[in-house]
This record gives sequence, structure tokens and C-alpha cells, in this order.
Amino acid sequence: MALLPILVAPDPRLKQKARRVEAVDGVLRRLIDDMLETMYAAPGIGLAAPQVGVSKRLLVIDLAKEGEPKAPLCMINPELTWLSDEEATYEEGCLSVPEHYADVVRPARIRVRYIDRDNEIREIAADGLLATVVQHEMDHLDGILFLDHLTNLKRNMILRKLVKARKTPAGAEL
Ligand code: GNR
Ligand code: NI
Repeated sequence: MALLPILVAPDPRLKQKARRVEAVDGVLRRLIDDMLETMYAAPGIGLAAPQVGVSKRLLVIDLAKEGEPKAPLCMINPELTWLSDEEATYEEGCLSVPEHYADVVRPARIRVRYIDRDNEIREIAADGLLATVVQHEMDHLDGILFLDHLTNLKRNMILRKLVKARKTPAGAEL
């Protein structure tokens, strides 16, 4: 198991459309395990492969709260098969947009079809936070960040701060 470095915006690799996974093999399962370990360590409730520099249509999610048993979800080549007209607003954050949070409006309920880590085709319905996180992670597979759902003004304000924070790491003088 290994912790993988998480890319931070603005990074061109976060803007690329990821490629479909061709085979669920041992190499991919190792990547899934490393992504889960990286997500738990961050800590985060979701992580998409492009965030660790791997351009594959693969994501992991775990909404279990601290103290609850782990409940890892792994989705390979996920596709939304249904979206509700009803919308929901959540304050979103992103491990690739550290320390910035903003309200994002998305469909409130979805159905998503995917391959799991045992190579089985699955389809689940999701609402609440799970529906939001699945959509947030699937956006990453298409090179979209939650910032892209905000006004240009808000997005550019956050991107400028991220560039500045990179030039001046936490704790540095000036
Ligand atoms: O850890 C995360 N929390 C979160 C909160 C609200 C909506 C989406 C998320 S996903 C985020 C981890 C992440 O960046 N996944 O891509
Ligand atoms: Ni994210």
C-alpha cells in the first residue's frame, strides 16, 4: 500500500478527460487500494484517479463517519443512467482545491452504473451526500472541478489564491 500525491489546481492534468478502464486486473486493484489509503489519509470522502495523476475512469468513495466501520465504494467506468429534475445544494470541497468550499447545485438523485473491483456490473440509486459525491467524482473523470460550477468571478478568485498559496507554502515568511 502506498500514499499517492494529490494534484492541486491549477494543474493541466486535472483538466483532461480520463480514459476508460479496459481490464480490472491486479495492477488496477493495487491502484484502487492505494487510492483508498490516500483518501482515508487526506482525509476525504471521495477520490478520482485523475487527482493522483492517473488518467483512468476510476473513483473511490467512503461516506462512513469516524468510528463507523469502513464502507469503501469503488466505481470503474461509471455512467449516469438517470438524473432527477429536482436539485440539491451542498457545500463542496475538493482535495485538489484545498481549504476552499462553495455551494454547488446538482441533481438531487441519480442512478449510476459501473464495474466494481470484482469486475461485476452494478447499478445503484443514490441521493443526499452520496449523489453529490458521485457526481463530483465523475466530474473529475471529465476534467471538471467543482470550481467550474461557480461564477467566473468566484472560480478565478479561488484559483488566484491557490497559485499564491503554492508560491508561499504555509508557514513561510512573506
Ligand atoms: O472530501 C471531499 N468532500 C466533499 C464534500 C462535499 C462534496 C464533495 C466532496 S468530495 C471531496 C474529496 C474530493 O476532492 N474528491 O474528488
Ligand atoms: Ni474533488
